[in-house]
Amino acid sequence: MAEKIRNYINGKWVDAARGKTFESRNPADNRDLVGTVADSDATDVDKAVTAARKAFREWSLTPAPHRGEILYRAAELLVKRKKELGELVCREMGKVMPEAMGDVQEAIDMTYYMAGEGRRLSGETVPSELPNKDAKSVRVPIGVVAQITPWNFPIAIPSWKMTPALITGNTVVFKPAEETPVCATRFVEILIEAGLPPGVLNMVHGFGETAGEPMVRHPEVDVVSFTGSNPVGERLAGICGSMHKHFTMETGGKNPIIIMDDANLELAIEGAIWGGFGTSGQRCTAASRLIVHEAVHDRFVKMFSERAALLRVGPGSDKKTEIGPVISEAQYRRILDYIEVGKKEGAKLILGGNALKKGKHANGYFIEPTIFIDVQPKMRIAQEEIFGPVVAVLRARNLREAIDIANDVPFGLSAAIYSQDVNKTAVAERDLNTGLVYINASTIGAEIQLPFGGTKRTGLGPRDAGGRGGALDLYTQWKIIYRDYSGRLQKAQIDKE
Ligand code: UN1
Repeated sequence: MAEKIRNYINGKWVDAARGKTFESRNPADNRDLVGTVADSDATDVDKAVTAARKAFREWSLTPAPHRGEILYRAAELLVKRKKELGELVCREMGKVMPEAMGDVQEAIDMTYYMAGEGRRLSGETVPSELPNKDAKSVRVPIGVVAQITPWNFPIAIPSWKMTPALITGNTVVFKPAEETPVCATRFVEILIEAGLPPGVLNMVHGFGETAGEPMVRHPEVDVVSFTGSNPVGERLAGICGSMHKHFTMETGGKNPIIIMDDANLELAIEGAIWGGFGTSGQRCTAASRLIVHEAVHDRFVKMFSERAALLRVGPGSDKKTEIGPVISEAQYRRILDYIEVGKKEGAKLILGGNALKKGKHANGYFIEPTIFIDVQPKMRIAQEEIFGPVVAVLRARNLREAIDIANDVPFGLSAAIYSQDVNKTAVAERDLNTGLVYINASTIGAEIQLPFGGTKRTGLGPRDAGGRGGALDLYTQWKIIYRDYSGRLQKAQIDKE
């Protein structure tokens, strides 16, 4: 049954002003219509931003622990409805059920974590250099926040962005990915049920050009947080720079796993399978490059391709499936195009490379797990983010060369090394130029209590998720307060006695 999905503006569910809709379909079976969705434009965006602006003062003055109580209730609702939400993630986004449940769990973790921040949000109190004077820093909210989220973590990433913005007292205008609007709506419904007042959180469905960009350009939006493709992110960064808006983006990776000659190969293969083909390779953190020491290269490739050949591709709702569909026809074509590029560049295709179109695959976007070997570092399939089940294997003569190859890409999100030698892993830990580094673990699986993001063209601005340097830094600014209770004029730096 298809749901009718509306915008949520100023506490009310409303159709798009121009009355248009678009469809959200199941990527495993495109006959299955999941939702008919409001197709919004600048008029809807303006209403949502106006509502958020109006609600800002009262919300920002609500004690943070009270805001936290709403988030605790939301987390509890998420726990209660985890299975139902997981099934929806599986149906609308295509993930296999265990991963879909993991997506919801990440939102549960994040919501509890940020609820707890309601009683922390600490600043500093430091001594003043003058008598009868004190000095402290406090975090204050910035205002109206626009959030644009991707489809690959349709519950988790909205939670990364929304819960820190809300706990710190900002109001939100949210445009979820057009591929997963029903998941986003369910998450918003839960936050509303938990008690968010009208206007504090507004959701506008639609496409980047017609709804996302007007949101970013709206003069009443103070902060923009974007996760998605790199060209879009960099364009939005330009707009935000010229309008003096706070901005953060996270836009992808080309994440390597280095496999050294002393690695536990069984473990490395499990990590490479999980990182390369989990979520059908549709994670920013996906292990799309394997850089293998020449001494174990051939043995590794044999074991890895034999294991990958056994992966079962199918609808995520089928318990036996290990690899679900890719999200859409556009992505499907893009990934198949990249496979052609790899062949033309001279890489050797040793597994997969084809779309699956028969039987249970007939109505969805299924691609075989694909492995290229003899990939050269400068080939496009070794440099560009494919976002599909395609893994490039490269060869290295030693650790130094492996790290150089790992770093020689425009992105810097995640990297991993498998080795039993503590000195080698320590060098890798120091020299890999990425936001996340894993030792003897795959490139995916970041936890929410530390910041998530990367270096170089992966990201800009404060990072998503928790911890120092995480999302609280995006949604607050520091106010420094000096209070002089001496009753006389005191001059900092000048009154020395
Ligand atoms: C993403 O791919 O955009 O570390 C997010 C991971 C997940 C988050 C991925 N926790 O793979």
